[in-house]
Amino acid sequence: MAKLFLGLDSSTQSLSAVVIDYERRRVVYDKSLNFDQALPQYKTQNGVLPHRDPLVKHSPPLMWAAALDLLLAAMQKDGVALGDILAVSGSGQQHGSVYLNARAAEALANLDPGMSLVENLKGVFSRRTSPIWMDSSTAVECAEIRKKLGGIQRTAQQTGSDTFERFTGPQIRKFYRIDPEAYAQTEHIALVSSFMASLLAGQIAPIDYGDGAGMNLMDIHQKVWHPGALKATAPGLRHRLPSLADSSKIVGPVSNYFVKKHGLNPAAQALVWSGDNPCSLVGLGLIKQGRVAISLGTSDTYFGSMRSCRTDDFGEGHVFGSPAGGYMSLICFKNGSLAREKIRDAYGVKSWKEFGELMATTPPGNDGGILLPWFEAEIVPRVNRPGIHRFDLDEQGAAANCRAIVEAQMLSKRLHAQWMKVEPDCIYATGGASNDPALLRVMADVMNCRVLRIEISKSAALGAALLAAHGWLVQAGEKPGWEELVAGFTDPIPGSEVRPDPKAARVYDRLVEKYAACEREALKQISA
Ligand code: XUL
Repeated sequence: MAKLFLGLDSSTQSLSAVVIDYERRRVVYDKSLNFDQALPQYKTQNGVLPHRDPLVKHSPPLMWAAALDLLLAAMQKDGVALGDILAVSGSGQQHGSVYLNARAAEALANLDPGMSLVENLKGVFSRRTSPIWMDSSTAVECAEIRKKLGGIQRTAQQTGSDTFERFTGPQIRKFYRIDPEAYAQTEHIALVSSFMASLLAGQIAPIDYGDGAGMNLMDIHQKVWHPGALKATAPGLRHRLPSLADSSKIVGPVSNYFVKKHGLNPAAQALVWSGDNPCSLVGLGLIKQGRVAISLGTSDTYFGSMRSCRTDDFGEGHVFGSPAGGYMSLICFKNGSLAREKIRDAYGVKSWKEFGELMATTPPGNDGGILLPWFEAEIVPRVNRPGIHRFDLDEQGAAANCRAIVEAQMLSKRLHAQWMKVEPDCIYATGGASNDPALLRVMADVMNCRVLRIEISKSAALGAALLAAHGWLVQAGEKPGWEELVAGFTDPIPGSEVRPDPKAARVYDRLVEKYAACEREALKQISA
């Protein structure tokens, strides 16, 4: 019988499924369900509830549960052999939190297949909506927690990151502050990942070390809840949090609800879920230190494996637990694709092809012209007041401005990844914009490193399916190595390698210093 494993990815805008046939090294099924389109009754825009305060970004947790029912029903309809799936794991958008009351555990243990998940979950939430990673309304709470933990460097050293607005701890503190009664009614606080795992397992599921590190609540070295961080966040927090666990841990067999309703095998195992970035690390095969990924999406991320835990003293980057053991580092830049689009549109450039052609008419290094594209408040470097800054760059020139934004984004990645002290030996480019040769050329030259394209559209769901396989194999007494586990699933596109041009790389070696000086100058202007 084929060894089938299911990986789910509950992301900001959609729920996706990937089924792998482990022995044949193939993805045999994948599907996505867009929340806005499939579940319009929840009235989300791109998966998020509209709010008058642009800093507040919440989503309805019931929508995520409804999506699980819908997706599994669609899989049945598509003829997926759900009864042959041996284990299920998943990935969740990081940092988002779900608040459950005293009725939740019992409701989860007794999910009735005669009703929908949504009906089963009536009355189990102590907070109707969930703050998600896009929320930046907790600056006050971040400052308070950071102060109690001893400042930026100490906070990062203890929890893996400085306090960030989107991180769960500051979000919990805000909830406790604005609605102490509802906080008092809260018996369990889950992450998006552990909430979804709890549904599948029919019991409150643990949080894994990857997603747990995105909360400002976990001791990054010991991988246990950090007593000082809990105390600095909210009273009585410890008993509201589940246990922490390795991402290969089996929570238990899948709930009878999914057996009866969707035809899952009663012996199928439900695993602990992780965050989307830790899952993508596995789904892209970034198992060894030195292999990093740059994902060019709504926001750009730079991440890779880290052998031992090294935190960022400046508090810009994050360290999470890696599902493959050890650690991973991640930097999240908010001004990614949307910023590139803004420049493209501002200069009336019709396509990315034309954008690339314009870039090619200007020299690497742009004759020293620099543009800082902070259209939105930026995470790295931390910029609270959005704005565009130009240095030795004429606003009029379309070609120079197109080159400038791409160079700035890559120089920023090079500069702000220095704390990791990991020289990449190859970079995997992924995400929507990674099929643009002009961008990959600048990436290879600025990073002075070869770049390979990897076209896995659902790297988080694939990573989750591989984690399900890992957990199941370990339980079956096998000891699969990680390289062996991902082999055949995560190969770069043949012939996609872009090698750095030594002459251009020398230009960027000098320009990165100027770029850093321009950033310092712009930040000074902003805070003046
Ligand atoms: C990572 C982060 C985002 C979310 C989006 O820190 O905030 O990448 O995980 O899914």
